[in-house]
Amino acid sequence: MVMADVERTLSIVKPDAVEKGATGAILARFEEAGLEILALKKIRLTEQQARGFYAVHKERPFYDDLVAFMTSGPVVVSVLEGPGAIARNRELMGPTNSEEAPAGTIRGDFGTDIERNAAHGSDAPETARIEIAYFFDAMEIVGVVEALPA
Ligand code: FUP
Repeated sequence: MVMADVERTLSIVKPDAVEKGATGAILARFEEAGLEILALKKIRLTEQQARGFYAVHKERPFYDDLVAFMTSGPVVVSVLEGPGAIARNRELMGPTNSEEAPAGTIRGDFGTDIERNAAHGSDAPETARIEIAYFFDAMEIVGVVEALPA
């Protein structure tokens, strides 16, 4: 069997899930699935930070509502690492729309609808790299500095 490459991905526990006290339950699912938490912080996004993060959606009709939601309360951002971490995290989250997400998925269990959907996870290696760097300096991520040549 070919093992999946070890990857890093960015996770956000969104304001709805933080507000309902589900942060710990969501982080436990990552660890139970074999994803290691390399970095973790709770922050309140500014409007500019939320607009920048979702800039790819800036022409979409839901953009302003999404920015308002993402700045409505604190979020918990983390860097997760493990084999196939990007796809694994997206499996754990379930489909974007919480109304269509099965029970047992993060969005199914803790989200409400397509906007209030409890969690974000990077969708590809290049977006993961950009999103991790959006929130974390290299020195805040376990393993980055250790991997540098002596
Ligand atoms: P995902 O990769 O599953 O996070 O989904 P998308 O990149 O398609 O969408 C990013 C975020 O935009 C979603 F998490 C929620 C929000 N969104 C809406 O609010 N309304 C929509 O119709 C589609 C997406």
